Amino acid sequence: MSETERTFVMVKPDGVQRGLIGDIVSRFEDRGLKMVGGKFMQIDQDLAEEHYGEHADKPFFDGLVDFITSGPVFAMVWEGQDATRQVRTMMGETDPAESAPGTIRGDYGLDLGRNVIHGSDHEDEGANEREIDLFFDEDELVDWDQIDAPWLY
Ligand code: RTP
Ligand code: MG
Repeated sequence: MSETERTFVMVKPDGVQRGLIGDIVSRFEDRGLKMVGGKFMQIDQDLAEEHYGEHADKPFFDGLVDFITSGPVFAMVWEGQDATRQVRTMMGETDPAESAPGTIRGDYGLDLGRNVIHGSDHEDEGANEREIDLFFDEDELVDWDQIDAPWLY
């Protein structure tokens, strides 16, 4: 059985503008993942350049930074077994046109730029921890367990 881990996820500016935060959060809750951090925020230039640093020499880098700083995002940390990979599977492919219906990008993505959601890369070892540290202070993450209560059914 794979390990419980945390992963970084973000509803991008297009997803926020289109009112998709609730749907996206629901999908991860329904899947059985647990939210341990979340904040609605505006990314500044420095944070954007650091977050997407791996793409600094790509032709689309400036456009990507402009887009991710163009409006508020909803940054989250989700916990669960193999969470990084689970989230990436639920997201679909980078290009919405190649994403299967039922995935987040397959259902909502408009184009390669406006693809609604970011998730840590499961093929990049440690990317999840690095991105969590970049966006969240330790005290912004909450350790919690589902309780066993008579009103929970
Ligand atoms: P993300 O990091 O945003 O979750 O997306 P990803 O892992 O699926 O894709 P990645 O390769 O990390 O690329 C980051 C974002 O850059 C834009 N992109 N444009 N050829 C292009 O014009 C191109 N390639 C990538 C996409 O918006 C992608 O989400
Ligand atoms: Mg990526």
